Amino acid sequence: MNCQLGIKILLIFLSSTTFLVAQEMYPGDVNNNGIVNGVDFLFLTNVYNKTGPARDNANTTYSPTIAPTWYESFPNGVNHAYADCNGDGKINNNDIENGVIKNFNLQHGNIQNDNFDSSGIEGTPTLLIVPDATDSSNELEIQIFLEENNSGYNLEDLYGLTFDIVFNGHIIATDRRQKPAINFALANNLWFSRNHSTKRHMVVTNEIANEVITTLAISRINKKGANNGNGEEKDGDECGGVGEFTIITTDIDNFRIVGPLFAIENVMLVDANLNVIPVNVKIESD
Ligand SMILES: [Ca+2]
Ligand SMILES: [Ca+2]
Repeated sequence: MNCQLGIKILLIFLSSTTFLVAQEMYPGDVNNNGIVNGVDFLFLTNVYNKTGPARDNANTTYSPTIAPTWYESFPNGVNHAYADCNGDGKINNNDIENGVIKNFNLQHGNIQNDNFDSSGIEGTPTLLIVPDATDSSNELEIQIFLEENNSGYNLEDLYGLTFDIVFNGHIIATDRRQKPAINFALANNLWFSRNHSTKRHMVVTNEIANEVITTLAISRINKKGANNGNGEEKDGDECGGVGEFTIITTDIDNFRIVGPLFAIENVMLVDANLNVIPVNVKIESD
């Protein structure tokens, strides 16, 4: 082989390698389906603490960004580099705050549907929603639980959860700009470990037309279920806490509300391998 040909072959190899190791991403759209939402949080927390090559000139502006390919990919084939929203080579809380939360709801290209699944019936895990507006006419409490229901799913093996509460916008107090009208507290009896270092959660609220939409996403980050020795078994307890929303409302009793106060939408429950587990959503009425 003459020297010039050898250099040409090397150049072709290098350029094709460069082509293969770069990919276009939008910071925050971790599953690369065209929209930033709670599912991106579930993908991100699935690979929390992983590291890989950082991006050049990294930032979290929602625009096409070239990222180097990381060693591994998610089950849907999207590379783990997409979870490094701020491009610093580490997947952690900065990516949740400055990628998913900052760019929430932003879109690009044609949106591919997320596999939301609330088609569960009796015999699948239940997402139990318990509203209580009786204590005060200016406050609505909504407690959230997960139940096993003899479904064969150990609550400890349920890894992450996201759903939207779509409020009738008329019930949210109008002084919310002074003080947040929608507050959330994690349950003390979480369905998995109580150790803060093994979980993350995110609450994002947006106003769209006459609706106020709050997305809750909560996940473990340790990739372990009860059988891996890092969970806390809850003997005989089939009900696991998620948390409680407290909403400062208009005077519900004296305000003519047409239709329900809220609806639950875009529900996704996943295991540690991002398999979607069908959920049965139950709203307990007073
Ligand atoms: Ca997405
Ligand atoms: Ca990062």
